[in-house]
Parts: sequence; C-alpha cells; structure tokens
Amino acid sequence: MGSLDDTICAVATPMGEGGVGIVRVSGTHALPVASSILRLRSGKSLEQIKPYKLSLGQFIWNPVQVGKISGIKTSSVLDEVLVVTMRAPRSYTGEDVVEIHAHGGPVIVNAICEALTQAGARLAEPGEFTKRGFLNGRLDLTQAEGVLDTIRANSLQSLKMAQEQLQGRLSRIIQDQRDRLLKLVAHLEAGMDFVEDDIQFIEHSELKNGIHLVLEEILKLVDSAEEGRMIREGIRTVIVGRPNVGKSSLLNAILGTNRAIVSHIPGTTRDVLEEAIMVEGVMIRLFDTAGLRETRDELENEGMSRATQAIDHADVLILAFDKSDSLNEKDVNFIERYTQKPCVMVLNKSDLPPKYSLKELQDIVIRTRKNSEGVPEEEKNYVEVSALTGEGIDRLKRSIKSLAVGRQYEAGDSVLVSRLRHKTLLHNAGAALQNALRAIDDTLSAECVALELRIALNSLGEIVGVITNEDILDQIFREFCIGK
Ligand SMILES: Nc1nc2c(ncn2[C@@H]2O[C@H](COP(=O)(O)OP(=O)(O)OP(=O)(O)O)[C@@H](O)[C@H]2O)c(=O)[nH]1
Ligand SMILES: [Mg+2]
Repeated sequence: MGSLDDTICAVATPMGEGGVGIVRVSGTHALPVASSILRLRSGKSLEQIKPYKLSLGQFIWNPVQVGKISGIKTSSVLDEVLVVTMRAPRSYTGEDVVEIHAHGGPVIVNAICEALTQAGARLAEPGEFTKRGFLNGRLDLTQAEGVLDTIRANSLQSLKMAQEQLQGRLSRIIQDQRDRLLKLVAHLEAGMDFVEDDIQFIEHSELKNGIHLVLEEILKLVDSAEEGRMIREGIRTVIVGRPNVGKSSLLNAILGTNRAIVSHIPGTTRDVLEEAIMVEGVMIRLFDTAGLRETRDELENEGMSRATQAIDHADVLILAFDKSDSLNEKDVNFIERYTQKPCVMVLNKSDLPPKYSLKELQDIVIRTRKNSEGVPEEEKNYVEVSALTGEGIDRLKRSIKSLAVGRQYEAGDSVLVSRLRHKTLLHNAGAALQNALRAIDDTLSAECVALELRIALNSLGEIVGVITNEDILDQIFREFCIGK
C-alpha cells in the first residue's frame, strides 16, 4: 500500500444511482487539492471555512485539468455539492479530510475523482482510509476490524457486536491483560539482574496468581469465540431426517414461503437448499437436505453425500421425525449418529394421529446417548410442530437460536470474540501462559518463565496491532471496500 505522504481520494458511497454520492479526500494536501476543483458559494477557500460544517458549492470542470479526456473546452459547472472539512488529527484518518457530497450518479462521482487525481491526489486502495486511521493511532486493529464488521453486519446482533468491538471493548480487555503481564515480566526481569545475590522481585505465588488471573480472562474470551462466530456469520442450521418426514415442508414453514419442492414421494430433495431468516436479531442460515436412507439411486446417493457434508459443517442440527409414523431401529441408528452436535428434535406432523409420544422419543435419545458427551438434554430442545398448519414453528425458531446463542451475550455483560484471527492468537497466548506456569512448578529459570510471558504478550499485542507487520495489515485491510 502507498505511502502516508500521498493525498488519497475515493468514492465512499456504493457505485450506482442514489440521492447522494460522497467522494472522500485525505492527506496533507487534501484541502488545497479539493479547493482547486470546487467553488464555494461563500467565495471562501476550504482552508477558510469552519471544519465539521457543511458548505454549499459547485464542482467545476476545469478544462486545463481534465479537458483532454472530456473534450469539453470551457470551464463548466458539473454539479452542486455540499462540502465538509475535518482537520488533522480530529478526523477518521487522523489527517486533513474533505468530503464532497454530490448527487449520486456514477459519472459525477467518477468525474470528481478524476479531477482530484489531476489536481494531485491518488486513488485510494481498499481500506486505505481505515489503514491510515490505524497507522495514525485513531483506532487499533480490533477496532478497524469492527469497522469492517459493522459494514458487513448481517443482523442486528452482529451489528451490536461489531459496534462493541469498534468502541474498544475487546481492545480494553486485551490491553488490561497486556498491562498485567508487562508488570509481571518487569518484576521477573528485574530479579534476573540480581540472581547472584538471590534477590527475588516477585514471590512465586504472586507470579503464579498473576498469570492465573490473565489466563482466566483469556480462556473466557477463547470460549466465547464459537458463539461470536455464529452471531457474526449466522447459525448454520441443517435439517436432517429420513425421507418424507417433512424436512422441505419445515423449511417452507419456517421461511413462510414455498421455497422447496414438497411431495409424498420419498427422495424428493436432492440438492442442498440454503435460505436465511432472522430470529430475535440473529441470522439463522437454514439448509434443507436430501432424506437419509439406503438406496441404489445414483442421484439420491449424491444428494445424501451433499447432505452429509452440510451436516459436518453445521452448528445446529434439526433432527426431523414423523410423529404419525412409528419409530424403528433406523431412527435409533439415526439418533446415535447425529446427536453429537447441538440439535433440536422436531416431531413433525402433529396435526395427524400420533404413533408415539414426545416422552418416548426423549427416552430413546437419553438411552442412546448415555455414553456420549453430547449436549445435555433439555425440554426446550424437543419441539412438536406441524409444517402443514404452522403450529410450533415459532417455538422451533427460538429453540434453534437459544441453542446456539447464550443469554449471557444478550444481557450485554460479556465481550465475545468473533474472528478466527483473534481466537488463534488468544489460544497461543493461553498456551504460553500455561507453559509459564509449568516452568514455575518445575522450578525452571526466571529466563524460561519470562520467555513464555513474552510470547503471550506478543500474541496479545498482535490482536490489537501493537505488534504487527505489513503482511498482516495487508491481509486485514484487503477485505475492506475502496473508499473506507
Ligand atoms: N399432515 C401433514 N403432512 C405433512 C406435514 N409435513 C409434511 N407433510 C407431508 O409429508 C410429505 C413429505 O414432505 P416433504 O417436505 O417433501 O418431506 P421431506 O422430508 O423433505 O422428504 P425428502 O425430500 O424426500 O427427504 C408431503 O406429502 C407433505 O405434504 C405435516 O406437518 N402434516
Ligand atoms: Mg425434501
């Protein structure tokens, strides 16, 4: 990515027709560069107007600058615009920034960018504004990622989580743990200089206590990562069951549309169908799959192999049963195979005379799973529904959501980690701290303990970006759009 000395510009709003199109300019020369293509109604230059206040003006097509391309020979007004300046360091990038609010048409915003580049700016790369904000200390790396997650949020809960990250809740926890560790390392390393005199700057018990406290916080964050990921990406929920139990009918009933083909012929569904719904602000990604049975039908077998792949990647399974058809050996096998993941047991066709009760199914599940370490049985994980009449469908939706996303987060008192990058680095930090504790127990030298603490410190530093390199930054900012 280009140097910080350049003045950059880009269209900040999506390309296409709209009420407004915003072009952003940032850098040391942002004001003079933008001034040269604008004429303000007040007659003032951008340097003279009050920052953070909108001013009315015109975008002037200056033939000296861009006439070569357009063929227009005389100076002409191409749009009426509103302009705002933000002065360094009190701007998103930490530099002087100008925003030009024009009408939202691709020709207008592109012409403004073209004129700006003729006047000395350069087109920004994806994420370059945010990267400058990071390099100028306006936000740390987790906050920059929070910006991206805010833009990409697919549900209200994922937006809330992204905003918490942007506001620095995760950063603060990480920084607090780094500060604690830095103090411990400082004591430890001070003691290393006086090892001959047998002077200890920190007692073993105090050192261990301190490490335990940090480790506890880190493990809490690692534990939250699954839930965080599901809130960010949506809960992958796969409907599984024997043919004809009503899986596709369930998908349709949950969506409230006629999305999947339904028929009385077993083996109707072949491809995996995906649709999304929102439940209490969380996105549920629903997958309908082919019914599972033994068959020689080539296409059906392909469907089942796709179903199996979907099951492998699922966060939650909806195990669908037909309550109007007796349970048999196959259902028991089925339960054995698929209840290792969090699942909601759905007894469909509750509008028809039942062949067994919910309690009977529950007993089979408990018997089948007694030696497994699956998710504990809970009443709420069993739902009787009728895909035909819609009875029980709302309860089913809430069950899926509450199985994946805990109440703790919704109560607003815990911070969730949602990115694999953070989880991996936290995991590394935790492992180093555990090594440090072992080194103390094995009475290894202070150097060994300090080394592990330094590894943990580096991992935590990488999360917030205190420690970083160009590759990591490029990887993170590449994900952004141009103009952000
Ligand atoms: N009475 C009643 N019939 C239902 C209900 N749900 C589904 N059916 C019927 O059951 C039959 C099978 O439904 P599907 O939704 O195609 O079943 P499926 O599990 O997707 O079947 P495959 O795709 O073949 O695996 C159809 O005739 C549906 O109309 C229900 O709640 N009540
Ligand atoms: Mg089907």
